[in-house]
Amino acid sequence: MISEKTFYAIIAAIILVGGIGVGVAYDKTLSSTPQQQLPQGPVSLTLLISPNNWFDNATIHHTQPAFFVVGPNGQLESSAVITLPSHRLIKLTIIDYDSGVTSIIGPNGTSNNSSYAKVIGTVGGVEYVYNGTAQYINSTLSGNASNDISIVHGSGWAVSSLPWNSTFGGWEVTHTFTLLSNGQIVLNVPTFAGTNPSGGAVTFTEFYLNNTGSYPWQCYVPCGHELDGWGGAMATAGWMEGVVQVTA
Ligand SMILES: [Cu+2]
Repeated sequence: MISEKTFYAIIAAIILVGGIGVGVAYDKTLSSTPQQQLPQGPVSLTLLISPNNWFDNATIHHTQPAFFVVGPNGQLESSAVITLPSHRLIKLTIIDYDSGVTSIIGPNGTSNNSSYAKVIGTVGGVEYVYNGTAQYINSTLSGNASNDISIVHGSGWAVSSLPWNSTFGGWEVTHTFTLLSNGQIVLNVPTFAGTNPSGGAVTFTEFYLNNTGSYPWQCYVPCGHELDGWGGAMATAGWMEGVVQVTA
């Protein structure tokens, strides 16, 4: 006959094993979410910067630059809220029709902070710039009028930062796509101003977002109107700032 002591010991063991069982099952549930996402491939995000959009409010009437999201059928969509998945390779292409160097870069209207001319948070710490200038002859698109232009990623101008141009007295950066987390830069992708008088450059880079949540994005070239360049577009969602929602 089982003694009372042994009986309670067996009960305790059952509860303990049961408890561990629940724990294991719970762990499996938790870990199955990223496992399910592993077979999923990279996602693409294409942004377009258009330099002269009519900005009209009570105090500012001006043409200003804006970021747009290029939708799946080529349509332009608002960049106010950009939704991206976590734990997936994100292939970002920025088509920038704007041009011109900037002597001011950084978090206020008088700063000259080289951090924002650097490529931060991308795969390999680089971006690839495609721009049809003689200065950067290797960073061109290939193609002609009778066949499709193909961009060979990796054969562009791979850079980890954009340079200061002493002739023009400014950083060769027209805008930045910068993602912040608790005020820290987690991603900084500067777009190339170059020396092409007609402007325009295509920037390609890859990155991962490892945390879910809502993160502000902002351009750090004061390209807006008033407030030392920090008014208008720079302070308006869907123009030079917005939010990136990172989903599970
Ligand atoms: Cu800007």
